[in-house]
Amino acid sequence: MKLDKKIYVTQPFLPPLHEYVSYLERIWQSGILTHNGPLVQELEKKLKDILKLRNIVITANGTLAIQLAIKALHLKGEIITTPFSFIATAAAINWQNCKPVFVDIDPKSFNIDPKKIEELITKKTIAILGVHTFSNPCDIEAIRKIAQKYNLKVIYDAAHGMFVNYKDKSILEYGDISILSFHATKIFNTVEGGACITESDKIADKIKKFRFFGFNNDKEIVDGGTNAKMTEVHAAMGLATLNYMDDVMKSRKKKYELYKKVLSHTECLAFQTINKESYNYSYMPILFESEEILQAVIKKLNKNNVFPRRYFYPVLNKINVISDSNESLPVAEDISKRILCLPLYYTLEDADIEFICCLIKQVF
Ligand code: T4K
Repeated sequence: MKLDKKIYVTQPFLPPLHEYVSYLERIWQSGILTHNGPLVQELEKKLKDILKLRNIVITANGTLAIQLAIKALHLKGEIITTPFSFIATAAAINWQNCKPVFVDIDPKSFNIDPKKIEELITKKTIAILGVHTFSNPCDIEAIRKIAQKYNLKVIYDAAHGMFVNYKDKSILEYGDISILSFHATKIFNTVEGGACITESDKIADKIKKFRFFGFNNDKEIVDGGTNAKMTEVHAAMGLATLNYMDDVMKSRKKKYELYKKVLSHTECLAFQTINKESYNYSYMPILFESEEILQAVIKKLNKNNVFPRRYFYPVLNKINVISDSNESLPVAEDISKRILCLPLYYTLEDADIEFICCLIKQVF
């Protein structure tokens, strides 16, 4: 039986409309629409308190947050990063005139494999940029050791990592700078949005200037900058959404576990290895035994109005506008061909999950 509704890989969480409108009323009263207005400042303060961060600088999106992070650390040269990510990770490196050098990933965590980093380090290497893939923390200790040994900076693309704790503190506190995305498809959304997180007050101050054309508080241009500001309308969405996050997180975890329970005895299928204490259940990745099976599953689901996504395919090292290297990264290339992210979002019903699992099982 085909569903009469369409089920996409995700659906943004929307707060009650009247709560969003109450924030909009404040914008109508103040007349301030952008330029680090009161709602952006309020959202920054709330996130700083909730996540227990020293500094968080909100930006227009996660891609610009990566670019600002690279600029704030004055990086010029090669940045070792993952081939298994969204295009934005590598594109941001290129936009800052640095070169992404791709290192293969670990087949269980889907994050960069620290054992393979050292062999890629050259005189031009300046940083490591890890992605906490689907919110699964990178091997932070191993990466820190390598960075210290070779005097490299560390940036974490934590676009998926909102609300994840690692060893008693926010995952965002690790590395020189971490970045977040608050895109509509993310667990916490401001429609479009992102942030840079750093323990260094000096770096945070720099990023604040960079996001606002290089102006200081007196509107003097003191540095090269860009426009990476979040607007008040976007911050309003974040503020209205924030109150619901506990409920959203609990509900997603339950749905993830339901998928896992129903699918766990299915042959030809595997899951990302996760640590339940350090995961936010923002994605539902599953790994099939072969690309043929994956294609058959997609076909079956699409026919039944279900639209999962191939996050992340293809690998970034095979995208010619990103990389001209012919190097092969066997683990990432293999996983990228076999991985599928199933629908997972707050309003997804248990019956929908049962239905999706049933369709998948029919393929085997
Ligand atoms: N680093 C990493 C590791 C990332 O994954 C991302 C972004 C970034 C950096 C950059 O952050 P941002 O600059 O985007 O803040 C989506 C998102 O556009 C992207 O933010 C995200 N990662 C990536 C993993 O996924 P698409 O092209 O798959 O999204 P789209 O628009 O097809 O949406 C997927 C489904 O969600 C749709 O089929 C329907 C539903 N949807 C989507 C939108 C936008 C809605 O129901 N409502 C909506 O408004 O890239």
